[in-house]
Formats: sequence, structure tokens, C-alpha cells
Amino acid sequence: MNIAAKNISVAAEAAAILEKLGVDKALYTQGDMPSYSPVTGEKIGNLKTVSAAEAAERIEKADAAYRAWRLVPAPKRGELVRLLGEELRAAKDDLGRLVSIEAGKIRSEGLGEVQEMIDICDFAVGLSRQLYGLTIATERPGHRMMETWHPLGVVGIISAFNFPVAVWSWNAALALICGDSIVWKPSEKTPLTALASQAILDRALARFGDAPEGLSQLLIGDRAIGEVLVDHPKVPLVSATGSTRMGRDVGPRLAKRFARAILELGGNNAGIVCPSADLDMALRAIAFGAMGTAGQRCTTLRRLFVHKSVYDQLVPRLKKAYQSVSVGDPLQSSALVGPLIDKAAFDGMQKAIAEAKSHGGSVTGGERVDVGHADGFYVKPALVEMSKQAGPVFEETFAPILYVMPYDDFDAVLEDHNAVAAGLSSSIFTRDMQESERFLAADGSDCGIANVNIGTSGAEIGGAFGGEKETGGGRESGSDAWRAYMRRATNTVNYSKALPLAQGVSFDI
Ligand code: UN1
Repeated sequence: MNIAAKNISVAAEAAAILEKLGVDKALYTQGDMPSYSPVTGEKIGNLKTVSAAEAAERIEKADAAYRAWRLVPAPKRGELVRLLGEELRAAKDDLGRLVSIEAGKIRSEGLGEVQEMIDICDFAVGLSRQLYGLTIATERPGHRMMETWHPLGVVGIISAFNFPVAVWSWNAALALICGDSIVWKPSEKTPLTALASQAILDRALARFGDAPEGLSQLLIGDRAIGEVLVDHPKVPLVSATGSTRMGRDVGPRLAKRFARAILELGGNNAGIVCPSADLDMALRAIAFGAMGTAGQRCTTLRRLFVHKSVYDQLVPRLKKAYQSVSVGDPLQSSALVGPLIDKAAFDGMQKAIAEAKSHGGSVTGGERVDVGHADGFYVKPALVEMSKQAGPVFEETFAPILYVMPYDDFDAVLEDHNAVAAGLSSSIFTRDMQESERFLAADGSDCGIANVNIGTSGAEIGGAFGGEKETGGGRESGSDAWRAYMRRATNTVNYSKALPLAQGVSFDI
């Protein structure tokens, strides 16, 4: 098959999936915002965008929908999310393939992303019967104190290209059971999967029957449209996933109007391989964490500290894995590493590698790979041996570069581990309980996610997801992340005939 024929098939395939999922063709063929597949570099859509005025109108509609939705009992709201989970199960293969076409993920990871959506729906359905508030002992006789969790309002969702639909679903599923409406500004790099997800939710809404109109809105557009969402007074919470640079802009804007922010920004995640580590296990975990998704997860393993006593056993094997890993078209091959999202990502990777070399780094891989698509940016993942952290090691480069460094002192390596600006994910490989517990302790890893004997990426939805420092501090997905999507009211009820004041204050008139 020649390249042109392959190119036609990617665009045609995307169109066929969108049609099957019931997306209005005009939305992705008759607009002026082009979208491309990183698989071939081919244009796969011309998206209709919304104007700032239209975006504001949609937010108003979502606000009106919220006002009705908040009165629907939470378990009934859960029924909508249950139906969404069913529709996602039915659409898993198609949506997963569209994720591969649009974000360049290998098939298994495209499907895994949709599975993550299904999982959060299941979680949210259960949660819809568990939005518990506390009953609290009061100091006054004949009183009762409790807290009630109420819906919050319109939840703005800003998502990134690398998890184009799962991160939306984390927010959407929780927001919907919490009684909120949702307005989604997806990445400009992945608008088609957003249209598809909205269509899938529309099916669930149709089956549900009487949900208020406008409960879920989609804003296709550029940064200016994201700003409308961030600045709109009727959006009390914005959950934004993307670069730290984006978060630096979004965070203060939200703070200025006292809106809530859930920020999930950059990661510069590290692993530590200790002397007692199971090296076979560590090797597999490191390979997936560093090379999986072509290094384009916010949880990707980017720094690896290996104890000197096992360095020469592990690192040569790791280098071999880097040399032999299959890089290729995620749709037409069984490759483990697909393309980078675009040329800018490729240029950023080359720049970081050059900088690492200038700091004494020794590089395996990193070169462009020709898979037969002239406009696709495929690379061999890069393993860069450094004597210590320097230059680009301190930055997140959104590409498959793993910096590997030796260590010999545990306290010192913990310090190096925490010496970067981001604080998302981390892992330690050890069979020594003192080391693993120390890593998880208050003076251990400073990240939102700290793992033992598994890699940094591929978190399950059941835990709270997010990180500290320049990662932004937000938590999404499982555990009690739902609380951020609701407002808490503390209620004190006096069922006595007296009016005792708290703190023993007397005020007799
Ligand atoms: C992201 O890269 O923004 O833990 C999210 C993981 C996935 C989610 C990543 N479950 O790698």
C-alpha cells in the first residue's frame, strides 16, 4: 500500500467512525479549524468553531440546565452516568480507534483510555448513592449539627491531547452525579474524539429521557474560547489539564474571581531502583512508564535513579530494550510506540537531547524513524545516561526521553528525586521495607502519587489523581475527589426551647 492510499484511509476511517457514532458531519467538515492525525500527518477534519459570544451563550444554557439538574436526586443522576457507561461499552472499539487516529496511541492504549472512561462511570454510579456528609457532635444541648453536600454549578473542563477523552470523563462523570452541568473545551489537537464523546453522552441523555437540555456543552475553538470559560462568572469550577504554563495563566484568573480550580499540570516523574529490586520487574515497569504512549503521558517516567550496585546489571538491558522496541504506525502494526503528536513535539525532543549532550549526557536512540508516513513524527525513544541531574533533566519534555543516573546514598537520592518543580508521580523499586516505607513517608517522595514496585504511569481511577508543586495541587477521579465538584453546607439545627450560644457567650436582651 502506498503512502497516499494509507493517508486516505485514516481520514476516511475517522469519518466513518464519527458517522457511526451519530456526529453531525457538518461539525467536522464545514468549519475552518483543521485537525490532523499524528499517525500520517494527514488532515482529518475541518472543525466548526464557536465564537466567544456563542461560548458565553452555551455557558448560560449549561447554567440553566444545572438549576434543574441539581434538584434531581443523586441516585437518579447516577442512572444517566450508568447509561453513559453502557454507551461507552458499546462504542469502545470505535472510540478507542478514533483515539488512536487522533492522538496516535497504539490500539491497546486507545482501548485502555476508553476502559478508563467506563471505569470512572462505574465508580460514579456507586458514588451517586454515597455523597455522604457528616453528623457532628455539637456543644449545645438540643442541637444537631451536620453537613450537606450540594451541587455546585457549571463545571468547566479543559483537557489535553494526550488523554483526549478519559480526563474529560473523570470530570464529566463526577460532575454529573454531583448535580453539576459541564462545559468542555478540548485540546485543539483532538477535537474529533471530543465530538464523538459528546455524541455518546447524547445517546445516554436520549435514553435517560428527561434530563434538562444543555446539560453538557462542547466548545470547539482556540485558547480565546478557553478564556471565556475561565473568566465566566457562572462557572464556579474549572478543571484544567495541560502544561504548567497554561496553569500559570488559568490559576490566577480563577483566583481573581474566587472560582475553584482543579489543576493537573506537568510532571517530571522519577523512579528509584534500589539494590534489592526485582530487576526483571523493574525493567518492564520502566519500559512501559518511559516509552509507553511515546512518552506523552503526564505520568510518564522521565528520570531514573539506579543504585550503583545494580547499574551495570539493569542499564545495559534497558538500553537493549530501547534499541529493539518497535516503533510504528499504531493502526497498521503491532508496534509498542506510536508517533509524537506533531513536529513541535519532535523539535522539542531534539532540543532537549542536544542540551543533555552538552551537559555530558550519553544518548541511546532519539532519532526519527521512517515508517512510511512522511508527515508523521515517529522517533526511537531516547535513553540518556547522565552523571547527575542537570539542564533539561529539570524540565518536562513531552516526548520519550528517559534520563538515567546512578546513586549510592538513599537520603541523597530522595533529595534529588524531589529537586524538580513538578510533583505528580513517583515510584521506587525495592524489596527492602525500610526503603519503601521511607519513600512513602512524610520525608519521602513529595508527589501526589508514590508507588512501590510499579511504574509511575497507568494509575487506576479509584485513587485520587493529581500532584503537588507546579503540577497544580488538584485531585481528580477517585477517592473523595468528588468533593471539589460540590459545595458543603454546615447545618446546625436547634430542636430545644432555649437558645444557648456557642463558646458560652451570653447576650440577653
Ligand atoms: C494524563 O496523562 O494526563 O495514570 C493522565 C495514567 C493515566 C492517566 C494519565 N491513568 O497514566
